[in-house]
Amino acid sequence: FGAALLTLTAFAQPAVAAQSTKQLADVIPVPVQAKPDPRADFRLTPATVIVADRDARQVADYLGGLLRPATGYPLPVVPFAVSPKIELDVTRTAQVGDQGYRLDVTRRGVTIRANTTDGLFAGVQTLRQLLPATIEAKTVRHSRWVVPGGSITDYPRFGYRGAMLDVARHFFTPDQVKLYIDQISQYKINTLHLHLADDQGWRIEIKSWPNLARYGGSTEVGGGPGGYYTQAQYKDIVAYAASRHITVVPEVDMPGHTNAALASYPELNCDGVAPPLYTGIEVGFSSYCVDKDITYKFLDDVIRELAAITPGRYLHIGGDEAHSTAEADYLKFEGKVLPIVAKYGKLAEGWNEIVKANPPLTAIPQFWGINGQDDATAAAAARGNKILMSPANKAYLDMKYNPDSPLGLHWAGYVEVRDAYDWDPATTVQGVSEQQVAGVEAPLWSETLINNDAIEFMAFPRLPGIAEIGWSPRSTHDWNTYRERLADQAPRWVQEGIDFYRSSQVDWK
Ligand code: TNX
Repeated sequence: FGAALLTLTAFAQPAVAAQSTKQLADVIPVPVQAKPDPRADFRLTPATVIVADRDARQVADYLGGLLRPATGYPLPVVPFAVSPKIELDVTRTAQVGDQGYRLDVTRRGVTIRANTTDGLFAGVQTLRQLLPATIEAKTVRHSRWVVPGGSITDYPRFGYRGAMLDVARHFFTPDQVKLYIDQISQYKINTLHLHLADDQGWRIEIKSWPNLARYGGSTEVGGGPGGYYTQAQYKDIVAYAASRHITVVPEVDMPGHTNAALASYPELNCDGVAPPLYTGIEVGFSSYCVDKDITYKFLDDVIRELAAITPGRYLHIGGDEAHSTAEADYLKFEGKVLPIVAKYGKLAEGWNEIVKANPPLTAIPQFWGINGQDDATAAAAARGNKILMSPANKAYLDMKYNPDSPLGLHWAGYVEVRDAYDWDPATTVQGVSEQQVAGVEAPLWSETLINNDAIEFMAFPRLPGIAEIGWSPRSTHDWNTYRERLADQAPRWVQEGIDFYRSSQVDWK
């Protein structure tokens, strides 16, 4: 009988009006406000067009590129049209700020409005998730492409929502980085921090110091061939990220985590002797020579060249785990480097140790501790620095999920899917409140990661949780509803070829 009923229902379906099985708020990150209207579902057909004026054209082309493979519909982008249409509009839109959007679904079409193209792009990511998971297929599928009716008003809790990829411990090619950019942009991540230099490798061409990349980039953890980005390749990654409305923040770590540079140029060492390249995973053994003038000539060149190829406002200058730099030297060093960043028109970002050096109030310290008490970071917040939250025991995507995880480290503990979701940036560090938080970032260190499967396994499903913490209002935070929305993402990841970790904490679809 059950089977017969099922058949009947399936058979009856084409006769009823288009009805979505998705709920309007069934999206990650969950929207600020969703008002469903079950009589207003919209069905995409071969006649649907995408309407966009000049301002919205880039986002419209991107949307067309997302929807055409699985639907097989032409979905032309046109300047104006009658329904059925998906209309994208950069226009004054109340309530949603410079990153939010308003999305309206009626039987005649979908309209996304925003004050900026960033906001439109965010709205497009919502629309994408409102369609069936098969929309992610790369070849034509026969499906009913229905969007649930109603209206969404949505904007982020924090302006800065980042992901970090460590391309120093293991090198990832531009195509591998672009794939990650596509994956994270679905969850409204708007910043990609690239960790470009560490003990094991220097990954960015610096024309005035060519040995950095050529020699310093020639290996990686485990002794593989490493690699580096030419400046042209780096600019191409930056442009690709921009097309996904993501800003790249490049990091060259200093004064520690610098063996690759020290190995490339003997004169950067206090004793004038270059150490060998390093392929292990220890930290804290290297330091630039704080008392040599050439150190600052070198860093001036590096920062000048990096600033010139980076359109974003921030350069990350590391500053973590400088265990081989005396405290007084550390302060002296940062006192000389922070002004170089400013000289080339950039604002500094640094790991939270940098607060010891009293950086300018425009600098963003990135908290990576595992303890809610950090008086130095709280003092920086009190002075006026906005803090970026990456608590290692919550936001570190390179931590193992549990003792059986085949990849990852566990110095900050095991981080299961629920752990990565169950925290609040406004209470992470005692004395750092909501208004003092710039946002959140999920770092992915690559000591144990060698390819995209490994990246995906660590980032999914934890990254969407951190993205939701960064975007959605605190009042929506709820593990039970989140885990159901997360379960719904699985069929999408299957279509996209994302090799995710099927945590037993979630009843996967
Ligand atoms: C600590 S987090 C580091 C990195 C390692 C990471 C591994 C931070 C600022 N420094 O050098 O890769 O742990 O989890």
